[in-house]
Amino acid sequence: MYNKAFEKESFKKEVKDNLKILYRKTIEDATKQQIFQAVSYAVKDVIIDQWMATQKQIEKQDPKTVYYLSMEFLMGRALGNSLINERAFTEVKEAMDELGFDLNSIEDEEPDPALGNGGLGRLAACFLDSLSTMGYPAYGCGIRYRYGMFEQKIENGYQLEVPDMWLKNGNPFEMKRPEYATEIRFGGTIRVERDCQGREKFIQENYQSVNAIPYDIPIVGYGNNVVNALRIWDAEAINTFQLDSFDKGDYNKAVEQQNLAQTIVEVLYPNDNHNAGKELRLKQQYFFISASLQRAVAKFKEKHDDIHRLPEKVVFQLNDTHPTVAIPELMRILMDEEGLTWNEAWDITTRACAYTNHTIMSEALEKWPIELFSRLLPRIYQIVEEINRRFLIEVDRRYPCNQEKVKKMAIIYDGQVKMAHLAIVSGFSVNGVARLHTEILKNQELKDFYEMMPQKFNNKTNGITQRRFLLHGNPMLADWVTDHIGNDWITDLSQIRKLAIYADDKKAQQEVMNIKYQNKLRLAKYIREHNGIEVDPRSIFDVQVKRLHEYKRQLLNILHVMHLYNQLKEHPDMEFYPRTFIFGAKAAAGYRTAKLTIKLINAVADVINNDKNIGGRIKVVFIENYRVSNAEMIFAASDVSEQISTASKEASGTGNMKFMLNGALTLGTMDGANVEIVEEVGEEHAFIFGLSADEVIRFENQGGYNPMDIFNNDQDIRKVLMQLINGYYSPRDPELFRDLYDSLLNSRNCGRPDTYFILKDFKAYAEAQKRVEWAYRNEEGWARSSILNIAGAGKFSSDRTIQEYIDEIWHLDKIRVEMPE
Ligand code: 26V
Repeated sequence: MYNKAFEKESFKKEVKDNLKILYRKTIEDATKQQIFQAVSYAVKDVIIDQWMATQKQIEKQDPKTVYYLSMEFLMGRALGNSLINERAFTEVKEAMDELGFDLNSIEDEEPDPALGNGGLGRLAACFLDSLSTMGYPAYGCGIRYRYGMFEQKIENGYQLEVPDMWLKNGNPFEMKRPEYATEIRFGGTIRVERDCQGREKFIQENYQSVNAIPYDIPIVGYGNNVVNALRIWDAEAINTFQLDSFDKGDYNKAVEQQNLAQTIVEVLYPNDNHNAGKELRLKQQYFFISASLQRAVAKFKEKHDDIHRLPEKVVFQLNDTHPTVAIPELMRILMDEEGLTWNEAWDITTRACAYTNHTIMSEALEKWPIELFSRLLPRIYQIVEEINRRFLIEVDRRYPCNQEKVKKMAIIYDGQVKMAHLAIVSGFSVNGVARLHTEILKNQELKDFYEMMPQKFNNKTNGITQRRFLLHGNPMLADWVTDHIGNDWITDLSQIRKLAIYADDKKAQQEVMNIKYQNKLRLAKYIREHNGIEVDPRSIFDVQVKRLHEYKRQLLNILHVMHLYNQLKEHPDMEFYPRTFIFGAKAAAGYRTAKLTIKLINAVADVINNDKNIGGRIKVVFIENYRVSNAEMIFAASDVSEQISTASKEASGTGNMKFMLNGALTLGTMDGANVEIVEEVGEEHAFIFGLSADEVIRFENQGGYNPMDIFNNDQDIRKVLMQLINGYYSPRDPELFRDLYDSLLNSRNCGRPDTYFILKDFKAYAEAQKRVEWAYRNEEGWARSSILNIAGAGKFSSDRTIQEYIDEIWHLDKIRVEMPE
């Protein structure tokens, strides 16, 4: 495996040349950041040739292309991943060694492009990797936020948000494409004119507008010369200041347009699963959607005369409801700009758009007040009204005079525009992201829609790219896998099943455990350097890394840690296997309970880590600023994967798959993709506990349960809960954690207490944790389960997921790209 384009000597020369051209520096006096830039430009040089070849092939073949529309792409660093996919990582590492630099520390110079919150954004990034690797033409379309996901600092145990200036040194991998700039219009009024044939024309007047400018970032396929683009849009003012203009109106307008351009792409909303209904967010949505669609239609027209055939060449995938304005925007383009009738435009739109649902959390549902929506997007609103009017006629035909159905299904109701309803009614496909999640959509959340249009509903269980999360993130294990089964797994993860025959092989077991140990040493070093905490690499690394949310139940985890600590204090001589509990999580900036949970984790860590009397048998670590780059290292070093969401709430989860692929065992509820993980690996190689989704839903329909019964009857739980309000972990402010206590026992804001069934599941969780401890004592047994987890991860490649999208939704044509010798 060797890529000629990265021949060592010429690569080294190019790095040196780049340093000269970019910085007037020699290799001796360049900074590490400058080396990173010089290396990146050398890599980009190779990528560009393949990119051009890919374009040429697409030009020639005219294949069907998917536009993956997403407000978020959590790409992670590009340099290492590009080298992996170019099959040049080892080669370049050696070249850099010869130049006197460690490639890993050069990689650390790259900021993590964090244009996403969590699962949904990272899934989009994995999908792009798979699309290129499998040779399918695709654009990722999104926003070039000037500030991505905030950088998290922990101060005195509290989360502080620091702006993420990911572009401050420039981004060597992006290419500005000013030739594709397009104008985007907001607000104003709509005037209707009739043309000579009596057809209505809709003219937007007195609007504000901005220019959308695309930047393309290459997405390199693995070893196949295919390069697709992530196209992210920046905003610029249309007319920059006319200094000679003394006209006051013009001046104000110019300033307004300047401001609009600046604010629109300023920052990623750091909410995950919570819709705050902010006007600027709707502006962001329309901005990148209108730009992406205008460009997609223009590109189609370069090759085709008949716009009716658009769905034969183009499909738009809506990543959750955030891009749903694509539907009325496509209608607008087709009718107002291409002159089609409603029926023609509707036929095209409904064959070109498909929708993925990523959550059933009701707080996440996007609804916009009519006032806001119609003011900002007057023409788009007219179109949505007409879609709604026609849909309600359908509903009435199917369920005559049924106001209940109208109430539950209308797109516009009660003063609000409901984006999920718009997406379902107007798209040809609705998919969930794991089998259980799709079933819940069909039978509960979207039941009425499923009954009316069952053919649209389908499941696409999520996946992850093994190229980033094993090949790049865990090179030792990757090599070990290749030594045993060859390297086909890199592009066909189903091959990894072949490892199962080594599950009982003593030598293999030792090797896998040793690799895990080396990776734990690497993480222990990181923790020493970042947290100043010594952790024992021989202890069980029990890890929960994901966004902080009540439904994900980090609180359950830390309450259990408090309980374990109580037991150790009460019975200092009890049998106890040393444990390191590792957390990593960002909380949305305005999410109080989530932020308080972070403070609690850190407060508990402070007390336990500094207690000399427990002999370091429990350590608690909160990893600051959890993100894609440190995630790769964390998965590689984990023994236990905490997937403990309230059943029914986690649509899929994808971290669970990354842990599994790296040989960790799942401790989890029967939620999301955990169900399918257990199905693949066997229940005896995971630790499953707690209420099922059906049980949770049943309790919810009964109005909840009474946690006081548990509090009164269980002294272990009572002790832990009292420690939340007696200052045990916050002596200077005993009331500090009162809100967490109340959330479990008292109804707040008319809600139910313990909405997420933490106390209800506590005993089962503690018991499952005991099983973990006993299983870990049996080193052979654990190694066997670990190997079987790796071997069972084949289904969870995003390559498999993408193949299903292609076969059942997108129907894309494959391309082959040959490079001249
Ligand atoms: C939702 C919202 C709601 C409106 C305001 C801002 C905002 C930002 C992000 C989101 C996304 C929430 C949905 C989400 O991330 N779902 C996650 O998707 C993963 C990929 O399918 C899946 O594995 C996780 O289980 C699911 O929580």
